[in-house]
Amino acid sequence: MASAPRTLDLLAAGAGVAAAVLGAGLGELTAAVVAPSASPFAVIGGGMIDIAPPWGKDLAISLFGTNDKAALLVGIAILLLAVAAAAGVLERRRPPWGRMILAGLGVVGAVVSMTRADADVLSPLPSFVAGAVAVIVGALLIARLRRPADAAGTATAPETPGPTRRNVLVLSGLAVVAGALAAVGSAAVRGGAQAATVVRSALRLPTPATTTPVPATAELGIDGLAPVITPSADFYRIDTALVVPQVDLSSWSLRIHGLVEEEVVVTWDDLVALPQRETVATLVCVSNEVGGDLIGTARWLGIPIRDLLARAKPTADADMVLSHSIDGFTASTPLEALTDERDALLAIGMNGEPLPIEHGFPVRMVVPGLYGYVSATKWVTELEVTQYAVAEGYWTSRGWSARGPVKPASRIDVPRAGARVAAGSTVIAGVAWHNHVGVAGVEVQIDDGAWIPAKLATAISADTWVQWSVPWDATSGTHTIRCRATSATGETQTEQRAAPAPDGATGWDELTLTVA
Ligand SMILES: Nc1nc2c(c(=O)[nH]1)N[C@H]1C(S)=C(S)[C@@H](COP(=O)(O)O)O[C@H]1N2
Ligand SMILES: [Mo]
Repeated sequence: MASAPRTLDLLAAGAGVAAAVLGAGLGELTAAVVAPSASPFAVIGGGMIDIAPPWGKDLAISLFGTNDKAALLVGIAILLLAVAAAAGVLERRRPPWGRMILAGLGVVGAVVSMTRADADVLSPLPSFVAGAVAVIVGALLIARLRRPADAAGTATAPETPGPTRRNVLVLSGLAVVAGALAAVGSAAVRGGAQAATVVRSALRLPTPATTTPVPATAELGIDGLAPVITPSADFYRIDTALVVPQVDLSSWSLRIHGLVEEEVVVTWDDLVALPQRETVATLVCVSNEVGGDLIGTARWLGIPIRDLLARAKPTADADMVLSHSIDGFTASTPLEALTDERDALLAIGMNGEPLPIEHGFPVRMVVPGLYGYVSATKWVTELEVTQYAVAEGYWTSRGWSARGPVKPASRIDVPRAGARVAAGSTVIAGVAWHNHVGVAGVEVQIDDGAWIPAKLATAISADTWVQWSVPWDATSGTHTIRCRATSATGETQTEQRAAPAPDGATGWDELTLTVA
């Protein structure tokens, strides 16, 4: 019985996919065991994030919210599977070109893994394993689908017999299952043996020498209103890391260098031995849209960055500190913001616990008044004292502003847009912020009525957001509600709409709802 070429192509495509799945699974397993940050998937995804155009981050966030990483990984998986299927077909028709493509993918992964900031000698190994397994398995499976040819290139044998085809199908299925099992195994290895997780859970934080009190009247306790202190589990997360960096506490250090009189290196033990300060600060992402939720407020424990910089003695020509994270991310912070009176911290604690791994364990920066991308470096390992004229941060080189002071803003949390509100007495409430400046007032406008001053909760400090509320006697019909904040300096939040890029969104938050 003759096999239609199309059937053979399908089998070859399936075998290519199976070889790639087995290779990827074993590559992930290798990474989990020997080089956690060099997962072939994360390496390729990370490379794509780094070379993405400036609007890429904005687009990803607006398309996928903060699930952009998961979406990226799924996209990469689909793309790789499509390439593997094509390689399978090619391998049957024009050997060894299919094999070459699979090998090429492995080589690309290995090369990119060596360019990552936290690369070491083992980094290329997982991609190498993935490529080698895919090439060998793919070649073995697909060879069975080819008719042996004589020296002249003329097919001599009959078409691939049915039992052989079934064999290839079964073997391909087994390879897929084995690859999936290896991937599951790699997740288990990562979860079980994550050194940082284990070390973190055993840590006891030092008690703070000084704290910022949180007055009970800072919390209005209104249902649906963001709590004044954001629980760590609900705190937004934004970073370029596909795999959260696992920092080894015993080998962690922070090096302060560049335009300094004296280079300073501090270890974890040095850090915890210093008098700790606990402050409350609101952190907001420059990508936060008007009304968005890329913002949170936490109690941060740490030591003032100014004290460490004082030891290093920046030279007079320095005007910026480029903080580096272990995975290569950088942020450019004005030197002045790290040396003036504000609570710029090298933070080790968040809401009374060691920093969660995804929020920067063991040490991150928190600088009141500045968007996260120019100040809040997580997994920080280096403070390079430099100048804006000679260096720039990760997002600045991708088109975002070099400096990122937070703009005044306010958000309506209650009622929710589209909520069903019953006529009668109810409440409108939200949060307002102008980090390190402070909020003097919030006003609310219902339909085109007069602006109504809101009642403000007690502000914890100028560094935090403040809750606000306005009683409302809701009448039936459709209503539009908007709000605006006025800063402690008298600046009123502008109505002018601006997109997040390049230095933060502006405009009034507004919602329309129907009162029954
Ligand atoms: N290492 C590292 N630190 C980083 C980032 C990053 O991509 N990598 N992103 C920054 C940005 S853009 C923001 S808004 C804050 C977010 O901090 P969070 O994830 O703890 O909320 O982290 C900052 N620190
Ligand atoms: Mo951000």
